[in-house]
Amino acid sequence: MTIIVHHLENSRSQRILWMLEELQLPYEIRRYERNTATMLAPPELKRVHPLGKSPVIEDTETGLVIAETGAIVEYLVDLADGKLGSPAKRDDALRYRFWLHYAEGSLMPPLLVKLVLTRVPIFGKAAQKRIQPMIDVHLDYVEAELAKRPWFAGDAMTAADVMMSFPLEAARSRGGLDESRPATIAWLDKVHARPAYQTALAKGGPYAYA
Ligand SMILES: N[C@@H](CCC(=O)N[C@@H](CS)C(=O)NCC(=O)O)C(=O)O
Repeated sequence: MTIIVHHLENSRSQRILWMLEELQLPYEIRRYERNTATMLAPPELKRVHPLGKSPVIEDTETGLVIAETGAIVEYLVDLADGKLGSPAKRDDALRYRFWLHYAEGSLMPPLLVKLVLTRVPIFGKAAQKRIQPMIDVHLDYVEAELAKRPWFAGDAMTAADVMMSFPLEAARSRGGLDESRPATIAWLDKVHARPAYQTALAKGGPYAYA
C-alpha cells in the first residue's frame, strides 16, 4: 500500500507530508507548482479530483481518492490504527475534535481573506486593517490555550496539531503572529524541530512558511 500525495507548493498539503512522516506510512509525492500570475493550482489537479485543490491523496490499495485536509488526516489516523488520533481522556478528546475542525473552519477563512486583500490595490489596504482585529481574536485565543498545555489536545501531540500547523504558519507569515504571543511561537518552533517535520520538508521541496 502506498499513499500518493498530490502536493501543491507552499500549501496546506505540507501538513499531509508531515502527518505521513509521523505515522511512518509509505507515500510518494506528486508536486505541482502554482500559476505564477493567479497563484492557483494547475489544471492537472482537476484530473485527480473535481475541485482541483490540494491536498488530495490516492490510496493505491483501495483506489480511493480523498480530498479535504481534515478528511485526509482522519483517514490516515484510521490507517495507522488510531495513532495521533483522538486521546482517551474526555477533555482531551473534546479539544482534539475542536481544533481539528477549527483549523480550516474558523482560523483559515480570515487569513485567506487577508491574503486576497493584499492583492487588491488601494481598497485592499484599508480592508486589511478591518480584518486584522478578527484575526487577533483568534490568535489571542490560541495563545491562551497553548499557554495552558504543550499540545492542542493535551500532553501529547495529535492530528489536531498537524491541522493547526498551516494556519499558524500562515499567521506568522501574514497574519500578525509574532513574539508577542510566545506560547504560539514556541509551539511552532517545537513543531518545526520535529524530525518528521524536517524529513517532510526535505521530501516536499521548497516551502515558504517553515
Ligand atoms: N479546506 C480545504 C482547502 C483546500 C485548498 O483551498 N487548497 C489550496 C492550497 S492551500 C489550493 O489548492 N489552492 C489552489 C487553488 O485554489 O487553485 C482543505 O483543507 O483541503
